[in-house]
Amino acid sequence: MSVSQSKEDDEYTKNDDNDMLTNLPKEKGWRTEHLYQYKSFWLSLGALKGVKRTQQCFKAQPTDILLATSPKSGTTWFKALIYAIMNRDRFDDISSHPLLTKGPHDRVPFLEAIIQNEVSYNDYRTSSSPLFATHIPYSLLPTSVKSFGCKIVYVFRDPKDVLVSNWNFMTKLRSKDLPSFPIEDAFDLFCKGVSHYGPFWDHVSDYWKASLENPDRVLFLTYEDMKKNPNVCVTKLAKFLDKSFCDGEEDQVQEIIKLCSFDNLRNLEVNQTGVQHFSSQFAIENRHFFRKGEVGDWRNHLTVEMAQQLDQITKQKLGGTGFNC
Ligand code: PAP
Repeated sequence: MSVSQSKEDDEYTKNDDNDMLTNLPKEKGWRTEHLYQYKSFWLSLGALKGVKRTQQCFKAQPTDILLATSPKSGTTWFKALIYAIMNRDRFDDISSHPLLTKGPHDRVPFLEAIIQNEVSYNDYRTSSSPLFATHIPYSLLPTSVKSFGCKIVYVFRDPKDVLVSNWNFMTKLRSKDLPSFPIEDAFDLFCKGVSHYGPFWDHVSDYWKASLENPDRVLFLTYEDMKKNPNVCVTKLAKFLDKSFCDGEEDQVQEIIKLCSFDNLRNLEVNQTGVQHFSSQFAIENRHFFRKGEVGDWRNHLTVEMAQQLDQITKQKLGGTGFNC
């Protein structure tokens, strides 16, 4: 199955969501024909609908846990890690772990996607799992998330790798009806802030500030640290989630790291052949969420000048916030 962007656009514009778009600034899209600017963030039509519905319908519970990311920052990986940590008492036999038969996106749904289907959302809500993922920027989250003190895990990834990962992903899913999308175009848009849920740096800085203001409620981690030091990061993550590992449970930490590793997850049947239906108009094959899973793949796609420009923007935009990742 592949995604038909024209179909996605047609479905939305056919409906009365048309009103929503009037007067919104628009720019060239990555996967879709356009991205729309809603309250300073750039969203596809589908995402815009998801954000609005989340704001209207999501009633957070104090026990909810949200994994928040800018797209391509490690969502799939951290979904698996958080799911495995939160359920470690229930599934101590790794050989029959639920992540072996359903992918991370099945086990931890995107809030803005699942909330669009009332039945699926209510089913999930009544199950014991309080885990959601979201790409929604901090300032656009429903107020109940903040007022009820849900825990938020935010994952940052080097924007150079985020750009490259996004570009690879979007070009695979981009409608054949749209013109080709060279990486130079993606780079220009990304630098201007025009990427899905971008500007990337505003997405990061809002969660970063929230993590400084409320360290018990917002944990800020990085893809690179998890790669370099998985023991330390998984232990920290588990502690934040009130699922601390005790002395003598080091093997469990290792098992979770191995279970959620790129090589292990990517090679599972479900992640090779399964499909995620994010909405009735939008589906993605699981295999597209597993490409290289490396730090520094940007070197194979960006020029030195492009990399320097991105580093410069990161310094400018995040430097003053005490951010030092
Ligand atoms: P999403 O935000 O659209 O859900 P997300 O999972 O954040 O996507 O991004 C996919 C990236 O994470 C891919 O990076 P790459 O393009 O640079 O390779 C993918 O390979 C990587 N990834 C997926 N699973 C893992 C994992 N278990 N460990 C490390 N990286 C992973």
